[in-house]
Amino acid sequence: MRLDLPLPPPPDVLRRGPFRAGAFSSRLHDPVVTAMVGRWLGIAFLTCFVTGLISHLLQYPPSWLVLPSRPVWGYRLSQGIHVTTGLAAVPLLLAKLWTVYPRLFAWPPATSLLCALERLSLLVLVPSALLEVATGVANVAQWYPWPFFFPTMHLWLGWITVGALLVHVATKAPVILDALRRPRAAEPAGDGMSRRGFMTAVGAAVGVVTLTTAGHTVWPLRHLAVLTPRRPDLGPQGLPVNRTAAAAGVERANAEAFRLEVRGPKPYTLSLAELRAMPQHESELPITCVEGWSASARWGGVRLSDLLDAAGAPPDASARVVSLEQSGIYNDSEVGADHARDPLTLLALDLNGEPLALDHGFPCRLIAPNRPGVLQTKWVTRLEVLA
Ligand SMILES: Nc1nc2c(c(=O)[nH]1)N[C@H]1C(S)=C(S)[C@@H](COP(=O)(O)O)O[C@H]1N2
Ligand SMILES: [Mo]
Repeated sequence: MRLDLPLPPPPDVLRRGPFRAGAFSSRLHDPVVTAMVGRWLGIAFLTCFVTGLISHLLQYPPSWLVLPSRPVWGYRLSQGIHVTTGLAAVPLLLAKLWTVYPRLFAWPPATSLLCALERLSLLVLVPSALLEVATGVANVAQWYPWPFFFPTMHLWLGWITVGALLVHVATKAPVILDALRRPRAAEPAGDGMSRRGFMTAVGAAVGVVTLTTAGHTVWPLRHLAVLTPRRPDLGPQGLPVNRTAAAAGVERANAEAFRLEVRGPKPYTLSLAELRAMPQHESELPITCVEGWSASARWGGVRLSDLLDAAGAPPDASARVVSLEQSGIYNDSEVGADHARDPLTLLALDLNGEPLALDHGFPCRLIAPNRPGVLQTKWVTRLEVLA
């Protein structure tokens, strides 16, 4: 079957309403404008996709992957880029769809089978791109109005969107290349906003979104972060809280009765006083929440490496920390050997010079470099050496 076989034209009586010739008069519904916005949207989507994959790999590391604990700010940078480009994609996506929506009413709807297939592929691309961006925005707002596990859904939508995007760009390549090569002077005559005016408006929208959201992770912009639910400087001890002790069902542990249980070749338990009597170290490390905010803080406590040595752990052993929190998906986490042996990785007792607030994980919590916030387990009560 030939895909470029022409299809018979539909009867002309159906050509009404938006299907009429000249139903859309703006000169901005033009392939050149679409290609100009599309280029920026493509860059935003691909950057967002790659940093999204990094985030996924760090949160759910496959067994074959050795995750490095450095650079300290690695995950902070990649997740900051992920959320920032994702939010910048909102105005770009809306602008892009606006420039092309009259194509929905093109007449005849399809001239060949190939053309029909290309148009059908948009039934995947447009909804998945909109959903991907919308679920990301909802996640930043910690709003989960769907029955799926967010990371899994967001990842699969990402693959579907990028797959459909590649098909779209491939089928549209001749139009895109032609539009981008056409001299800028060839702007169609007509009333209304010019191409330059439209691109400036889109750029301004991207700028406003970025400036009012990036502050949740870019410290100097924190006062401008009016469109995000979190500011990195607000919270107990100058640090935001992602899940409070009350929400996690954790009560303030009795400091006298608290014990850290260490399981390994040489198991032992430590009271809080004994933990404090061990060599104390300081680390300046960020918490980077997958939901977009990140903030650096000064942590004090015991090196995980020291605790593992005392338990007779081999140097290449990984470990698990288990929280006092009874349920929830973040009540334990695995620490790979690289992170476990990093001298900056602490079982922290102090935050910014004070004993940890309950909401930050009192009596002790894990803090490690280059690691997603979801794995910085709070209210730790057990450390296990893994074989
Ligand atoms: N036990 C436990 N630890 C946890 C969580 C949790 O829900 N339960 N949330 C994690 C998440 S998602 C983040 S971003 C960090 C935030 O730490 P903070 O609340 O001290 O800023 O804690 C992590 N540690
Ligand atoms: Mo988080």
